[in-house]
Amino acid sequence: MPYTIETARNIFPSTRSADDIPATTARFSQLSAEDQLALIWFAYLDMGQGITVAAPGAANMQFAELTLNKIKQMTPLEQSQTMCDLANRADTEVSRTYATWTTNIKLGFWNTLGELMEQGLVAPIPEGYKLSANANAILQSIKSLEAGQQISVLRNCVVDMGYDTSKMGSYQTVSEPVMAPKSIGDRTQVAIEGVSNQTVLNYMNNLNANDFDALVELFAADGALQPPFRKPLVGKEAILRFFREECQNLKLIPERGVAESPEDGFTPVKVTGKCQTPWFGAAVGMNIAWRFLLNPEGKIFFVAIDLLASPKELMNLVR
Ligand code: 45D
Repeated sequence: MPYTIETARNIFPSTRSADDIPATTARFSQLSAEDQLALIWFAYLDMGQGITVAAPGAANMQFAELTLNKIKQMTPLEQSQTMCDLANRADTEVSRTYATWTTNIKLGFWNTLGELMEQGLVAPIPEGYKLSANANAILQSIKSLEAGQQISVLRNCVVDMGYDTSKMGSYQTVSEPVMAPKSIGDRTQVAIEGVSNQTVLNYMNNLNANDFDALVELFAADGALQPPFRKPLVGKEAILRFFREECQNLKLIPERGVAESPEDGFTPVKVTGKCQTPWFGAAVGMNIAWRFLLNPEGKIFFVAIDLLASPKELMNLVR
């Protein structure tokens, strides 16, 4: 076979992704828990001025409710400690529960805590809290990012909190129920300048319709999907699970692309465009590239989703 997953990862190597995001996340993780919480608080407040933050209803809050109620009943000191424990990845009951949640539930949990902090029902970041010089530098770099990159950094910070699941033995992931796919009449069809490949169009349309069963059938049995800044998920089972847990109600808005001539039957296709999350809707469009490699049967052998370094990259369709 001409390609392996490893070599497929290198198609369209001139694609520039937003490396500032993993770099900023790594710097953030070195800070003290207090600094981490305060920094996110300031970043979140700053962001709220430009964009509508966190659409209500983006997460199904019933799964975090028990934990939130527990926190509401704590003393302010215990509340602050609980939040520090989450940032420190300490071994506590709340940190263990948190670790079992999917990203969307984690985001919903913090979003609610943020509201409770604003309302004075949960201990706020102390007035006049002074960030360390390091934390302040990181906050400034986050502020200088474009909105789509800012929310990606925040998302990473939230994902990394809680106890380490690799130390937890067996546990059950807590995820929101999967909604029924959109009915045929409610579906939209994308158009991509320069790309008419039906597999690629179906990928976009099925993801926009939350039709994950149809979506996963577009993949080869040994196919892989590589989310931004992550390793590839290999095989239909892992990919379907990811779609169900992490991809409800995304909006993909591909704009343009290029299909190269097949090599040994494998066709590389690159598409660029926007992606919106249910949390911020149209207020934040992330600049995305999809790098597909289709096998001789027209199935997806590999697709990488990259968060692009800058809007300029939307026009970069060269090899
Ligand atoms: O610690 O084609 C406080 C795939 C202070 C699928 C706070 C995709 C204390 C295939 C403020 C309270 C998924 C790969 C914290 C495409 C504190 C595919 C709270 C791509 C934490 C295109 C902070 C999809 C809060 C993409 C509430 C790229 C922060 C999706 C909230 C990207 C942050 C989605 C939120 C992103 C961030 C969503 C809601 C980046 C949401 C980010």
